[in-house]
Amino acid sequence: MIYQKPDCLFCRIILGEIPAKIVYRNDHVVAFRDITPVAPQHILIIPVKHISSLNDLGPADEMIAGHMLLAARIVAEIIGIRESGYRLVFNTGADAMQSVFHIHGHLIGGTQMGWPPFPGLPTVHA
Ligand code: DGP
Repeated sequence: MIYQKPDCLFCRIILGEIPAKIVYRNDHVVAFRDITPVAPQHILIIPVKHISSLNDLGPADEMIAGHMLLAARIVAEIIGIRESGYRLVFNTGADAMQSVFHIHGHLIGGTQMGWPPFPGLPTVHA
């Protein structure tokens, strides 16, 4: 079965066609350092199977979703931020400024982060 999309940047990293600083991989996921880090620690966690975004994650991908979460925990241990804390972010679509359409979790940490991300903006609840 073909899992990669030839013109996808992250599929090409999985295949080793584009170099990346890989910190962890198994049969289901690959984790590598983001090329433009926004925090002292910034790792991207992606599934080996090409899925464009969280919007495209289907019921059959339940195991993949679980593997991504487990990988986040393992990577946090590997890079030494398990105890200090970290954040896992899935930018999805235009408002979130998703720029690479192969689903990925940004694991960020290594510093104190603020919350909420946009303090002062009015919230909209139904
Ligand atoms: P997003 O905006 O959520 O789609 O995040 C895409 C991330 O991918 C962004 O933080 C930068 C990162 N990125 C883009 N191109 C490359 C690359 O060639 N190598 C690596 N390691 N990261 C990349």
